[in-house]
Amino acid sequence: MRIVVLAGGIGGARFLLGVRAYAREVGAEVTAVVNVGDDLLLHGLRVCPDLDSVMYTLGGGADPERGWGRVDESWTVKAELAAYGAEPAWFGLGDKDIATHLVRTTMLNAGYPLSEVTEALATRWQPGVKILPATDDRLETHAVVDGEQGQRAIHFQEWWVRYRADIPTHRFVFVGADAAKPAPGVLDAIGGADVVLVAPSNPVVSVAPVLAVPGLRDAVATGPAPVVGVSPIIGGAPVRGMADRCLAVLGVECSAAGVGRLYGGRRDGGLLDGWLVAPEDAGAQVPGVTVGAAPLRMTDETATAAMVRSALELV
Ligand code: GDP
Ligand code: FO1
Ligand code: CA
Repeated sequence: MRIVVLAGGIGGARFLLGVRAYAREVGAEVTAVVNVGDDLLLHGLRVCPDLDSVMYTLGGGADPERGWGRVDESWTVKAELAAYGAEPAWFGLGDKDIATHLVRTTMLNAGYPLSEVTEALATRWQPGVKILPATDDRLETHAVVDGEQGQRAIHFQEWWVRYRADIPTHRFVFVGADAAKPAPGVLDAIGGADVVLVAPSNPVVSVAPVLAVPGLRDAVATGPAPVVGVSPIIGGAPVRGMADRCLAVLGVECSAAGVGRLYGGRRDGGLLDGWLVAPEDAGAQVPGVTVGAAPLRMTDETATAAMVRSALELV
């Protein structure tokens, strides 16, 4: 059995722990197609937050509280940069994490595509899952916000970290998406999958930029594999993060049903065959989609693997 998972950072990474546990039980192969819209160039280094959250989490090196970066991290470089007054002061890289960005940037500068660099980094972490960036090309999420002279676009990280998603926002733009190509292996994985799972990731700024890569949404929506999504919203609120603010920008209700309808049923040109919601959202209806309910709190690998089983039972 071959399972493809569309994933962002923390929610995607924790879900993948459960997918991997399930896959080990049944002897399945897992490919994660991961968002790169959060990526940024900082102090000359290429930082890939969602790819790193997935790689560190599956490799046992993630910080469990923060959900991003390395466990037992130190912040000497951050403090030294601050002493120089280096900008941006609102975004900090940990010392251990910086090693990842150094290796990645060196390889990228030498001409290797991000997908090959990701594979090389993963040889250390042995994630047990094939981790693919959605694209090797530049695709950056920007938020269009109110500026002093009309609207301006700021990088997703500035919107998310500096402004905590709490400024008047008109829309999101996936800069570069039009010209991006799916990374090598992405379309083959989707075309050869027995099931595609949409992780309980942020639908607006994690899953949407993955689907914005030309050809990728079509491959999932018109491909042979059934598609099942898992709701990141429980009882009308995100489990963590600011998906509520992201959904508000789109005018979409922050609910399991709202996100399910945003993805839509395949019958109506959408994405989903199945949509798994939490027991408290059991009444949710998404036209053309089989909705199921199961506990959706990813408290540990066993609970998350049970979630994956419930998702697969929908199709
Ligand atoms: P990010 O890229 O690091 O922001 O992470 P993702 O986009 O992959 O995931 C963020 C989403 O994960 C948030 O909207 C959360 O609501 C969701 N999430 C986090 N923990 C859980 C959980 O235990 N269960 C469910 N269903 N969703 C979760
Ligand atoms: N999030 C923060 O809130 N503050 C930070 O300084 C910060 C640094 C950072 C460095 C590397 C990395 O991989 C992630 C980092 N994050 C930080 C998390 C990141 O901004 C977001 O949570 C994700 O991009 C949203 O998916
Ligand atoms: Ca993300």
